[in-house]
Amino acid sequence: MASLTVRKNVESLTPPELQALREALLRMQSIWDNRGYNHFGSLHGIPNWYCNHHDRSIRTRQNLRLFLPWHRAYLLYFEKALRDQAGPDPKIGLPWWDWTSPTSHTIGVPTAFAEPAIDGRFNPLLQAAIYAPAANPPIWRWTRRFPGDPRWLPSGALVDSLLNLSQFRDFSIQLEDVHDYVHGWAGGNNGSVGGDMGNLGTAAWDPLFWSHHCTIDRIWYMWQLRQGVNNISPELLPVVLQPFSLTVEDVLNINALGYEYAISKVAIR
Ligand SMILES: [Cu+2]
Repeated sequence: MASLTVRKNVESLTPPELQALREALLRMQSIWDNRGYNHFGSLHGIPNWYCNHHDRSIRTRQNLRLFLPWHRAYLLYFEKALRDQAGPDPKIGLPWWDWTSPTSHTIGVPTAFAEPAIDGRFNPLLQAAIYAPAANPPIWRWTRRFPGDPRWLPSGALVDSLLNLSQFRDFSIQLEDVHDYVHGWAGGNNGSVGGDMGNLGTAAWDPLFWSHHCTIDRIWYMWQLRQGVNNISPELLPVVLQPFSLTVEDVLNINALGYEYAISKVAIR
């Protein structure tokens, strides 16, 4: 069996790992077909609206709590596309942004995502171009981000309290609320213009989206370790997570999907 892709805390990436991640992202951002960054951005909200939030997707009338499984599949396909653009060494996985960490509570958005340029070159973790000609009105611009006060990011104690919830439904609802809050915090506004992270339609174009959702996925994984990998309503299991071919059942075990989370900073108990 091929070795597992390790998803690391962005704060613990080595300079070569960060460099490999940036190079792969740069390549992805310059590809405009379905291997590219813009394609993935356009699946979540504008203009395709596949995402599931608060038991709803614009594409279906069913009310299903698919927020966590759908985003797990989404990240998986994005990560595969990212790795396709990366060299073999070092192996990269999506990094996760621990917004509960002391560093995050001091500086907010991780430095890797906030620096405008690295050695004079564009930082693909800072921004991405949104190209959505099918949107009404059409969009063609850079993503924007106006993060809030770092002290207002959620605490580790809050995440711990979520891990103690024994019912998937309660856990999913409460984690999604925390997730919404961080989206709004990261997007913010400059008075007249709102940031993309706070806008469902364009959030997935902000490179920070992927690391925010990686943390959400990791919290679900930690919850599964504590409350049961298969702890989910049985009627959800056969549901296909469109546009991906995976079902909910397929995404329950992250190791079977080919990745794992590096244990660093936050212990898995
Ligand atoms: Cu989100």
